[in-house]
Amino acid sequence: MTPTDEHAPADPTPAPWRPPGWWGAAAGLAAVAAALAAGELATGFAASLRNPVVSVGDRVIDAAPRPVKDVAIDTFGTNDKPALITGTLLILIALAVVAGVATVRRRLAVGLGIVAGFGLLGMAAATFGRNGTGNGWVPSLLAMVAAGGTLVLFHRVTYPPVRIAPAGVATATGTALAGAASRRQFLGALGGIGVGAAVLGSAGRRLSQRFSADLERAGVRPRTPAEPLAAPPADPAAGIEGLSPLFVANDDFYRIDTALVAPRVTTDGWALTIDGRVDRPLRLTYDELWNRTLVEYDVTLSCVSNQVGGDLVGNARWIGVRLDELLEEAGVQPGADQVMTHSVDGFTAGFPVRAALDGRDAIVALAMNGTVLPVAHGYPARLVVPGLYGYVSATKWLSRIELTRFDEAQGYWIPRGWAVEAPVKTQSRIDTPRRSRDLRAGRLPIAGVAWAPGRAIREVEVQIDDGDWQQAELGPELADTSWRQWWLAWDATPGEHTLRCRATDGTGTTQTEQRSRPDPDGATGWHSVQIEVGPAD
Ligand SMILES: Nc1nc2c(c(=O)[nH]1)N[C@H]1C(S)=C(S)[C@@H](COP(=O)(O)O)O[C@H]1N2
Ligand SMILES: [Mo]
Repeated sequence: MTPTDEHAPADPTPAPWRPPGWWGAAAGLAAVAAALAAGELATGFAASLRNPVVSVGDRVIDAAPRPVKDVAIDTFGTNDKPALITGTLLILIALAVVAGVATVRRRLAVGLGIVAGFGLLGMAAATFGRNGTGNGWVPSLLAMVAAGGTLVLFHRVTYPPVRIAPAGVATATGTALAGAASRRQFLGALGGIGVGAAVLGSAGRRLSQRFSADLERAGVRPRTPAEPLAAPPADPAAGIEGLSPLFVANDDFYRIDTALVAPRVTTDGWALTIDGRVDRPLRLTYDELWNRTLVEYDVTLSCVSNQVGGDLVGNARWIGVRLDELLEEAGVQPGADQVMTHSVDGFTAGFPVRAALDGRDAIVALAMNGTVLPVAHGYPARLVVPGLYGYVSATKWLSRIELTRFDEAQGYWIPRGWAVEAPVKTQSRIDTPRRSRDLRAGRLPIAGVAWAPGRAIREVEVQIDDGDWQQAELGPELADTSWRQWWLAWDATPGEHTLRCRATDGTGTTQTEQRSRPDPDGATGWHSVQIEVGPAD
């Protein structure tokens, strides 16, 4: 120290404050966390949206030359996908650390440039890749904004606006104070981003879970049975307004679930087990089911709760695997008298072994009306047993077929007051005319459907007011397990009318007039409708 030093003026520009070395890496990792969380959150809003990392990874798979793919598959085996995702993540993290370090060293533009580059890559991959969709860029854009915002935040925290000392000059003391304050703020920002990312990311994950089964299902190509059914005949419903179609569209098909929200089952890890009182328990994966001998049947499904004239009944064309074939392979033991079926959601339904083995077309169904079984109707697999009400047989989201005895196990609805055995009763319904329509005197066909699954419909009769029973014309017979449309030409006169219908099944039995409630084993009685016909216009 020399005397001159003592009197030298204070350096007007103090040494610039430098953030600790780890701040850059921390800022970069926080940016990755924010980006992943934002991307994951976005996937929760539409089934078609995917995490940007997955989109980029997929695009890399597509772009990789054959030899590279072979090496990857050789090295990682069937785990090449997780390996690829991990690789993409590692590159992402490395780049993010570079971006973070640049940001805390006053090179925010470099940091943002890296973020923008990766974001645009993700947007392109998710929009134009193999699984690209029109809105695929959304998660990447959100991720980019979140990562960019995080870097801007850390830049501000590291270099807060210059503090002005009370005297009006920036001093070394002032800058040091700013450094101390920003250290607290830096840690605060780090914690905030971390917690926010965890919360939003897991929210997105939970939201998107509801799509995973739909997404997977959309990728399944249904196989055609060896002997597919002939194309169905022209549908008479096309010419009769209000008449039910030959097949009820999947979206219109009635639904009965004990579950509040339909289970979303994905098939990895899923298998159908056949066990209990069998000699050779079976375990079949989804692919194994599709690769068995497939059959196709037209079967009407109905709910025991259906009121006379109600709409808890529908007809569909199902593809699946014959239940008797599966049971034969498993070897049902003589002691078993009940087939107890279990759903992944804990629902159970049991029916007699006899019904499974009497030659009827009971199947483990995989497809419905030409599409893979809809999630709402039991994807990946459900049972369809012609002639039995749904609550004892039609288990959706099927996971297990257990051979038991009636004296050792009961299905879900039995202790709740419903019958143990529940064959579907012969029923018929007037679809049109109904009171809800504005009816005018003149030609007014009376039409509806009738069903007696397994016994076929032989005849449907209609009574207008207190007149004679008249024979209705019958529509095409798809199968004896399928409902049948019917209609009768009528010249309606103005005034009040009562219309009734009754069906006779293939055994020659006409449905009883006796009205009974749905519980415990299905409603009976003739459907009747009262209508008011206005003057002709
Ligand atoms: N897992 C499960 N399967 C189920 C049910 C259920 O509540 N849970 N309901 C049953 C009943 S009562 C009927 S009538 C049919 C209805 O099938 P659908 O919803 O496909 O029309 O599914 C049966 N299978
Ligand atoms: Mo049902």
